[in-house]
Amino acid sequence: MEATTAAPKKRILSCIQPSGIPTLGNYLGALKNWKTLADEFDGAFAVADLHAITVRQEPAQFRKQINDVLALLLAIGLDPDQSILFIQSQVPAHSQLAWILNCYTQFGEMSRMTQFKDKSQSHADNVNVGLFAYPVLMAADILLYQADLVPVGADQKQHLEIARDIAQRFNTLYSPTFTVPEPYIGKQGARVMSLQDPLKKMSKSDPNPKSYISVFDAPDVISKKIKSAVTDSEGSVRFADGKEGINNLMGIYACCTGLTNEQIEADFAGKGYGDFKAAVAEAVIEELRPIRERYERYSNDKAYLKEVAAQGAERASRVANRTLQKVMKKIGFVLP
Ligand code: AQP
Repeated sequence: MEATTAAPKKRILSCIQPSGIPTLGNYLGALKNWKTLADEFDGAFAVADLHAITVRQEPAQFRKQINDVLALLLAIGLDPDQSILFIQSQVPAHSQLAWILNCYTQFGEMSRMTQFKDKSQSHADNVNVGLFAYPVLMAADILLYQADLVPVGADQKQHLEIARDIAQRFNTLYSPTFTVPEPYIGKQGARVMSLQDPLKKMSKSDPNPKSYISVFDAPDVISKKIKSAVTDSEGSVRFADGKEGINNLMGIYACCTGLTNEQIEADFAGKGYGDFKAAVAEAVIEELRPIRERYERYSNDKAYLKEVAAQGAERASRVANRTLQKVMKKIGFVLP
């Protein structure tokens, strides 16, 4: 009988910035699916700290946030022996390849990035070159690992497109070097909006803490924030245009309970927003409870976190350096 070998799993890469405490939006929109991705694919998951300094960070707080996000990756069930879990800045190849790719990216194409336009408005006092070049660093993150797939939300689609363009350009100029990544459209994560301005997405760096629920918020804090969420004056729980606050709460509730909008509307027919908000708060508290409990265990074990980061950096560097060497050789650098 002929021996059959299983096809190697596709590689998937996903990153989260330690630019604050991750929110319910980060969790429902991305992190909640990462464990499933890790089981299905050859996963690499990074704490993208180099990306986070495009916005000014307070050093002690930043250090804590990096460790907290690593602890969170463990708390959501990622296994450092199964997937590569690493801190981006501990793998120097990211910065090195990003510089190289800067020289293969046109100013014009970067000027079209809508996230740069948005972020330069919200951080008008610090429109730095890093903020502009952010998508090139993201391209380096992806291409170093020869990732086949990258899970992307709507706001990151343009950036993945740039990574694909850069990869194709380099492959054509020299010879096939990079895997051209495809977007991973998996189980649709929810897009969670700000509780105070439901036209804006919920963001961990929002200056108003009432606008977001952090994954580590205590139950009473979660209840208070949901109670003060902006809604409308109609008073009926139904999904409709012009009811963005209620639509957002319905989306959150649906994600936590698995109910459809129709079921939610039926369950809350004739009831007011007070009852609905209490139910949403309860569902969110129960959704986040196990994550928070496991996070507390990991975040207190600094020695273990250090060990996980070191092991991850070593495994990540092995893959990343192989790609970087290949790139440098093709360009004509003299290698040591
Ligand atoms: N509100 C959201 N709803 C659904 N998904 C979201 N994501 C972020 N916000 C929401 C997804 O979370 C993953 C990690 O995001 P990130 O930290 O790398 O960057 P971000 O998208 O810029 O997240 P934030 O919270 O808005 O950070 P800041 O405030 O620093 O800019 C991504 O998959 C993202 O789509």
